[in-house]
Parts: sequence; C-alpha cells; structure tokens
Amino acid sequence: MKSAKTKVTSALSSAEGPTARANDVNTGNVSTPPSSKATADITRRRFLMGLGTFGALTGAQTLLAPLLPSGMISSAIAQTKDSFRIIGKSAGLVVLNDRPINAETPAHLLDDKITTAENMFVRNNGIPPTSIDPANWLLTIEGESAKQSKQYTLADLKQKFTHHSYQLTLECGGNGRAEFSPGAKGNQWTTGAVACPKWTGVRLADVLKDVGIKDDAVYIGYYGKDTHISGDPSKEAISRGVPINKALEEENLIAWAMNDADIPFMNGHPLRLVIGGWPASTSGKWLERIVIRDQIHDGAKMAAPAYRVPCEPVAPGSKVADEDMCIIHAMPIKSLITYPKSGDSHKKDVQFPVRGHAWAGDKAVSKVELSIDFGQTWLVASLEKPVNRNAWQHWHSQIQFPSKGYFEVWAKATDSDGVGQPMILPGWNPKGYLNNACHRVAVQVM
Ligand SMILES: Nc1nc2c(c(=O)[nH]1)N[C@H]1C(S)=C(S)[C@@H](COP(=O)(O)O)O[C@H]1N2
Ligand SMILES: [Mo]
Repeated sequence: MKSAKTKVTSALSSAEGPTARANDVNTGNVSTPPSSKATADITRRRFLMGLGTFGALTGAQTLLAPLLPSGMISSAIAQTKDSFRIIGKSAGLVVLNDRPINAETPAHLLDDKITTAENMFVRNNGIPPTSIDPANWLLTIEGESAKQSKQYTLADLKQKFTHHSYQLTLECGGNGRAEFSPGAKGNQWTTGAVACPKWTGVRLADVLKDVGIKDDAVYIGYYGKDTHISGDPSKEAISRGVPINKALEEENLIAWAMNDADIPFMNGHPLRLVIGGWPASTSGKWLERIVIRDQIHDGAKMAAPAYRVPCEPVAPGSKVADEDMCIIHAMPIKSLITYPKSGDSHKKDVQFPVRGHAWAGDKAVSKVELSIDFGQTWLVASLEKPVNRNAWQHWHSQIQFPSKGYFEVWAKATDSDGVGQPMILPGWNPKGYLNNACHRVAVQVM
C-alpha cells in the first residue's frame, strides 16, 4: 500500500506534510523527564545527553557541547535538524526553528487526554536560561498598582498558599500560521502548538492578593529568566500579560509542576505562569517577576503588531496600521483529530475509532461533529465535559466507511455560544494568528 500512502499524504500536504516527513526521519529514544532536584548541572547534563544522541547519529564531536548555551543548537546540528532531538522531548516533535528552539507536536502524538511532558510543544522567543537554581529562585511581585513589593522563594510559595491542580490548555496564538496566504513570517506552526497538561502550583490570585492590589490595577505582566535573542542583556525576550480581571480567575496558576513532576526545562522549569485559554504567550516561563500595572502592560511583544489582529476584518495581504491592531484575548473554538493518524490505511469492514480534543478559550465546547464527505453530511461525536474550566474536552466516535478508497475525516467543534469552527481559513491577518479552521486527516480505506 506504499503508493496509496504517499498519495494520501500529499493530498493534505499543506496541513500534514511536515508532520509526515518528520515521522519518517525521527527515530531517537525518549529521554526521562527532569528529576525533582534539577539544577544548572542537570540542565547541562541533559543537554549533553541530547547531543550524545545526535553524535551517535552523525558522528559529531560531543566535545563541542559544553560551548553551546542550553537551548541553542550549533549550526552543524541545525543542518541536520530532522535527526536532532530536543532534550526531554519526543523524537516525533517537529523542529520549526533552531535559533531559538521551536518545535510542534504532530496531531497523533496529542492523543493522550493529558498531554505528556515529552509531547508538549516548545516555543521560545529568546535564549532559554543557561543556569537554573530552584533552591535560590525568587519570584518578585511589584508594580505601580501593587500595595507593596514582595519576594517569594519556591518554598515560600509552597508553604504559604493552598496548592491547586488544573488541566489547562496552552495554545500559541500563531498555531495554524502555516496555512495563511499570503503567508506570515514567524514559526510555521501547522496544528501542533497546543497542549493540555495538568499543572500544579498556587493560584495567581492568591499571591497577588497577598501582596495587595490597588484599586487602579488594570493589567499584570510577567518577566522570565530567558534573555533576548540578540544577547543584549538590557532587552527582554518577551514580557506579556493579561487584564487584571482575567488574572484573578481561579484557574490561573503560578506552577512548579506539570503532570506531577517538575515542569520540563524547555517549558519553564522551575516556575511558570499558566493562563489557560488565552494565547500561550501570556503564560510566562522561567517566571521571576510579576508586575501589577495601572495601564495595559507595555512589556516586550505587547505592542502592535505582536499578538494583535486587525480590530476590523481586512482583505488578505492588506497593510494594517499599528493603531488598528487589537490585542488577542481568549483563543477561539478549535479541535484536533488525534486518531487516526493522517495517511494511515484502514480495513473497510472494521468500525474504527475516531477521537481527539476540542477547546474554546474561556468558553466550553458544546458540540463536535465529524464529516467523511467533505462537509456534506455531519455526524455528532460523543463529547466529554472538561475536567475543569480552561481544559480541553475529549471527544470520540466510531466511523464505518461506505466504500474503499480515499476519505478525509473532518472535525468541527462549536462553543457554548453557538460559534463553530470555520471550514476554510478565517480572518487573514498580517502576523498569521488565530487560524481555527477545521482539522482534517486523510484515510485510505482498503
Ligand atoms: N519567558 C518566556 N515565556 C514564554 C515564552 C518565552 O519565549 N519566554 N514564550 C511564550 C509563547 S509565545 C508561548 S506559545 C508559550 C509556549 O510554551 P511552551 O514552550 O512551554 O510550549 O510560552 C510563552 N511564555
Ligand atoms: Mo506563542
């Protein structure tokens, strides 16, 4: 069935091509998650382990490894990035950029209801920290709308406040960017800049209230330990935030654990902000400082055009003035088919399962429908309730194909306000954000 498989994959090349390519070439083993005593040393050792894998594949000199800042790949490795793995991450992740490292998750690797550490995507704007010392980590809360400035160690946070766990969906605002036409610069995410692990930490609201919030507070902003891609220490890699009303919702966490283990280094160990349902750029990694602002936060990548879309719809390819760009708030309704894997073959007479997840920013998902005839008829899938607000919802169904041949499975989710996913690309915008078009996978029925 080799020729049919090739045909199936190429029929959906724009949506699934890079995924299929990466799966063909990546064969490394999976490394273990970070230990609970992770330090700078461990970070470095894990980086060396990664290079060791690379060295085994290519014969490269691992001697070079100590010279490389963690999170960066040398140009030698970049040339063969398809065979390089990010430390602690699945070999199936697709590396989109190596300076800094950015990698997405093929849909079939998001099949777990709770995204595993090795399968969570990685999105870096700057250079990840080169040393991490959890024992001496300090979180500072301050700002013109904070009643005082206060610092907490990780131990303080763990002792002083009630612990909470939530499954929270993080989706990059640029997820789906690859499909826009005319195209937008930036990481060419297809469908895989989304994850929904279980996070544990303290409520952002509890910590903000402990410091004291002045009546004039309108926004919060975060700062992390990573550095600007240029290496200029006076510049931030990214420093975004959310309106104070969103910040005070109970699901937002200052988290030290993901899936009951340390957060993977690339996902923000030892501490990160987790703001479910909003662009994941609001969830600061390697969290060192939170500011309570009396104005909309003005940190790096808050100003237009970053993480903004035209306030009113524009024709594809338009130039949009900065003052006509509005900040993205909650992410729109979207879904993913995590089984079957696109391009797989299936026997005609077997009823086989179709499943995935759907999420809707601050809202709930009310319905998921499937089509195997290009949207002419739809079948309603079984939809589970979210485990908590801002967590994605699992859906599943059984499909019986009417004949042999090439089929596409389409999924379309609708949110609790009755707003559904578009089947074609929605609102073109200069930076390629918020593509929530239906996901589709190819199936060859034999
Ligand atoms: N400190 C810091 N926090 C950050 C970023 C970053 O580059 N530095 N990237 C943001 C963006 S744009 C996204 S999409 C998410 C990605 O989280 P992940 O790398 O854990 O998947 O982290 C956000 N938080
Ligand atoms: Mo992002």
